[in-house]
Amino acid sequence: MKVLVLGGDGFCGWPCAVNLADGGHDVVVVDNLSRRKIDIDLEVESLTPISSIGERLRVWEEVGGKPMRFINLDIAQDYDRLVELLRQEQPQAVVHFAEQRAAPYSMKSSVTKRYTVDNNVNGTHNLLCAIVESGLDVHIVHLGTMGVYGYGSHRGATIPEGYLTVEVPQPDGSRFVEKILHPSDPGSVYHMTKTLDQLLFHYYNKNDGIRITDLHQGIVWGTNTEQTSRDPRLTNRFDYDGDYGTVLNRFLMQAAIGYPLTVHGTGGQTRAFIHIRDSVRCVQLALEHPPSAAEKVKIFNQMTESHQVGALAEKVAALTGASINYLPNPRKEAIENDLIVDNRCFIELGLEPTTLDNGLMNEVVDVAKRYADRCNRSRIPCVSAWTQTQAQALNQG
Ligand code: NAD
Ligand code: USQ
Repeated sequence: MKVLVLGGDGFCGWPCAVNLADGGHDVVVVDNLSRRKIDIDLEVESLTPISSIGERLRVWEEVGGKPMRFINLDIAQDYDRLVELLRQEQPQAVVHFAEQRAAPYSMKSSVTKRYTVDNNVNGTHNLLCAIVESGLDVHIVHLGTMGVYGYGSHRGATIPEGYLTVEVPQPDGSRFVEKILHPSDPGSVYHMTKTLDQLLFHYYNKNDGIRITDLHQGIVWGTNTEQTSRDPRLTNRFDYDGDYGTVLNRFLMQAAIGYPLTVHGTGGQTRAFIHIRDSVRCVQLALEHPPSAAEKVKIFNQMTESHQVGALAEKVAALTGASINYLPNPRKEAIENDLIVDNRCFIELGLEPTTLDNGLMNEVVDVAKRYADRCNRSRIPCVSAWTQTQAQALNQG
């Protein structure tokens, strides 16, 4: 299958691209390298040294991987080139990772809020519009987020895979049964863009019959996959800073360098998690099982387990001897929430979940120890506040 991987230089996109090439697919990586530029602006670098995209592709071929090509293209800004690319390449599928993905970065300032909305919503809409204009039948696999459902208001109910079945009372007293998109309740400007993406998908699927799979992914942890471990120059990125580092990788890295684990508030927040190896496998499964032409947008919950942040910190502390620091929470989020998620779609397609085990957590700690001298400790604290009041509290603390 010919596949365009939009955002294929990123943390999820790069291991996904090499996995698809390894499976014999014809892969074209498309990226505007904005993530690397944001690192320069934030004066921080991936904990793991990452090669340029050119070097990554050369080394991939050197180790016997099926060659991939790279196109430097901004999907949010360069619509005409996107249409041209689709017409030239005629892909059967596009995997869409190409968005600004950090909630704290999206809440940093008016500039980053507006950039996140412009980049993410425009990019997704350009892709949909370009597919219609190209006249091609392309399956889109989009990386969405578990955060579209919101946290804190489910009151023990299981979160379904995208849709709720509701009964609508009719004037004649009968009841009409309908499947509707689960209500959205985003917790950051970034998460809000993913809820807007959902509506764009719903509309273009209804109006133009575009085939779409939206993967509502949990927090990804881990670093390398079998393919990215084949040569050090294929190593995946590892974000640890207060804007882009995600919670479990941050805790493991903090433990590795002797930095007290940064729990926000009481640590009562429950979130969904998935290991990078399973994330890559899920994208492959979604590509291999496209929806039919008449089908609604297919929505999968791409997560394997849920954990409370405080309990995770305790687990990492028990494994490594690290200490825990309970900090004022820079985010506006529920102090505590439950999270029960239906993830049957991927299990039925054959996913065998990689769950949190000490071996895999130790692997991340080892990677972090190896590159500990590259860590800039001043970039660890989360300084992006959700509201002015929280910003003042952070400044006073
Ligand atoms: P990332 O920032 O590492 O990768 C995104 C890539 O997209 C980057 O290489 C960036 O340069 C590129 N990009 C951004 N805007 C672009 C544009 N306009 N045109 C072309 N390229 C562009 O992020 P990631 O962690 O790999 O996440 C990928 C996707 O998966 C995101 O959409 C994110 O919302 C979703 N996701 C990530 C996680 C996670 O824990 N990392 C969890 C759930 C969902
Ligand atoms: N947290 C801490 N300490 C930290 C960092 C985070 O306690 O040092 C807490 C946060 O307050 C939050 C939780 O951990 O309650 C998760 O934070 P996170 O930064 O790991 O994850 P989040 O901001 O939700 O975003 C990440 C990815 C995003 C993806 C999302 C999936 O960056 O792209 O969409 O996970 S989900 O969380 O399921 O919505």
